[in-house]
Amino acid sequence: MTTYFKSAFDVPLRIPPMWLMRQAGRYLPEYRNLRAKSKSFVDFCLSPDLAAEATLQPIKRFDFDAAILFSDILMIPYSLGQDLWFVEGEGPKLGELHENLSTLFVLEKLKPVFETICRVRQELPPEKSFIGFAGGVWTVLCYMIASDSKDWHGVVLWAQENQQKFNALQELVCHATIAYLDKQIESGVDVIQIFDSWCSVVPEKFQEKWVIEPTYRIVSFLKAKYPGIKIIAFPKGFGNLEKYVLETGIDGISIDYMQNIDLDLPVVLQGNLSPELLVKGGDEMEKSVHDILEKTKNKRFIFNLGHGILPHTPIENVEKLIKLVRG
Ligand code: 1CP
Repeated sequence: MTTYFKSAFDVPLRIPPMWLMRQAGRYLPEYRNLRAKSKSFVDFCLSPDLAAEATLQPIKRFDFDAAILFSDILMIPYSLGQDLWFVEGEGPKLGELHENLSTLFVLEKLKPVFETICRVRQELPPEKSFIGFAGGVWTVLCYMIASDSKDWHGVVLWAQENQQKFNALQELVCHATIAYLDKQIESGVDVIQIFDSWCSVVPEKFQEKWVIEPTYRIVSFLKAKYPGIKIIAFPKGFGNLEKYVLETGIDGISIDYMQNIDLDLPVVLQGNLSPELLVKGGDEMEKSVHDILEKTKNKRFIFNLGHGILPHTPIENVEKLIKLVRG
């Protein structure tokens, strides 16, 4: 069945379907309650009951057109054997990059995620789409190589100084991501989003090798196996989006809040409201929403933010936003 969400890939719709990046999460009181049931964030992601409930919460509250799997892009390094933990107020930490990382147990370690997908698919109304996701290979490597420093420029240098190691890691993450997304689709998601959040630091001469090539490999594998799947990418800060779209073969592109969404690209556009404006609300938000809707009128478009929703976003502003978009 083609959902309202998926029909936006084919034709411009008068009212664009909408969802919000990071729509399940800390701005929701019901998420904070649920999250308190599990001490560690990794355990939470690997508990199908909790993760399925977190996935469905924003649909129940806001009736968005698509649910996104509750998990994290860093479950890939975890499944490859790198230690992963989250420090309250600081964010993700990854253990040392040791020699024994391997794709051998990826699907086994991520089994609970596939169980979450099966449960959500049973409970989600059939007219809603269900988005699976993974991080872009480059972004996942940033965390794997330097989670602590958060200095992605350091990763750019490291990659050049340790080319062999970098290539091997890239290969590993690319294979794991393909296997992971393949299994997500088999378990019941009907759209995929690839979050490549840190493209802005990649020098132009490495864009092909570090960003385009691994993304193309993921997209071409999935599309050959599942012709009906739709793949959206969020290559934040990539620069030449036309090149990215044409060379990766994606079906949709998520435009960040720094870009002007008045673009002519041969795919569905998604985005690009500033998450800060959603926190602020009021006239400024309203003006920006109208501006985005005006610029995307008569184009294939999915309403979304230009980056993840912020934890201190007032619920009333999300309600107001939905009214503005759906008229
Ligand atoms: O305890 C908690 O609640 C921790 C907060 C949290 C949440 C709710 C983290 C830690 N991850 C998530 C879920 C998550 N992460 C989802 C599913 C929920 C949804 O979208 O509704 C998704 C798609 C992600 C993706 C993700 N994780 C990205 C890419 C998107 C982006 O915002 O750029 C990145 C870079 C991460 C890493 C990560 N995970 C968590 C943190 C704090 C971080 C660092 C980046 C950040 O500060 O957001």
